[in-house]
Amino acid sequence: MTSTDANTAYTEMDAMNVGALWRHLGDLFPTEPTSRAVPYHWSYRQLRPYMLHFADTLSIEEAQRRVLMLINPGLRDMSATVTGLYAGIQVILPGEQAQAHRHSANAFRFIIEGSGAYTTVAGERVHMSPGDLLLTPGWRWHDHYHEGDGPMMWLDGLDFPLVNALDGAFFELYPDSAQKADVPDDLSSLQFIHGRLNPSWIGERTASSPIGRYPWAETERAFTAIAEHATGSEVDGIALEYTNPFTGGPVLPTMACRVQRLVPGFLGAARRHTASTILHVVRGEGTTMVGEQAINWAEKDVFIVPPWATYQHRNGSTSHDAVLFTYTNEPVVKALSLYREEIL
Ligand code: GTQ
Repeated sequence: MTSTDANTAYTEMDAMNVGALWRHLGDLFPTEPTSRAVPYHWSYRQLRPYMLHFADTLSIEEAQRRVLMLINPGLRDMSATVTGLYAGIQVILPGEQAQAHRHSANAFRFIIEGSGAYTTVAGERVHMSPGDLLLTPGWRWHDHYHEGDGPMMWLDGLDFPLVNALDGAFFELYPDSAQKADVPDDLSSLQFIHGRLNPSWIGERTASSPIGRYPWAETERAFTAIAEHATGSEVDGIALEYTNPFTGGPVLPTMACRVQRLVPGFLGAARRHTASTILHVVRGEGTTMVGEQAINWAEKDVFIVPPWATYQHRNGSTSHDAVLFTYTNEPVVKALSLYREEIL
């Protein structure tokens, strides 16, 4: 210590990588969450030409994955879409194959357009149609193929911003470009989609759902069977959660996936909570107030709600349903006892 002057002491301590807590209490212990993520919206109509441009000009071999990342302006340094979560839009053309790899991050795909593609996940071919949800739990090999016509596009959801923040990331390329399929196609969804009648001989009760694919036809069936006469939640309308048949809980340890129907003219109650949310418009159009910002969404768009931001959904049509697919890091936030919510 060279003098008794406080500023000199702060400078010297800083050089020693020592800080004075009393100068930072307010920012380190905010009275409520102050997310760097800002409310944001990506228009599919605007993104699609860029997807097609790179589909034409960039080979799948060069790209490994041909994906446009949806990056929150407040989280550019971590390529996150909202706190802890990522969204990208992937395109693959007929005849292409995206090389097999695996990573610690959990992933899923929600299919937007096209037909004739499949992904091989840990030796099982899982086919894709619009509206299907496909899971790739962490550290499973996965490679994508397109044997149909026209471009195939889907939404990728991953938890890599959380995994990277925890320094938990590993990545590996498969020794060959493709996995061999070693079980019947779509076996896991054929076995487990019934939910109440699980194959009893499969003993290992994984924290991730064993279902490779939740087909859109099942979602429609659930809406018809469960929700036709339900009013649902005052905030989210008729919101159904995709579940792990072993636990009844979220499909992945870090991400819960849901699909919600907002009836014609629906105006939800306003709510805020400490989980992060990414939303994708399956069909319809409407407006979600996120804090002070009005997000006007249309079919296939993606938008986000930051933690602790107040949001309120409105279906913009008085004659048609709107359907939103959503995912959230709520399982993580709840596991850490950090979940709070307020209905306003
Ligand atoms: O398809 O495996 O959007 O590994 C980001 C990382 C997609 C994928 C992404 C990935 C993938």
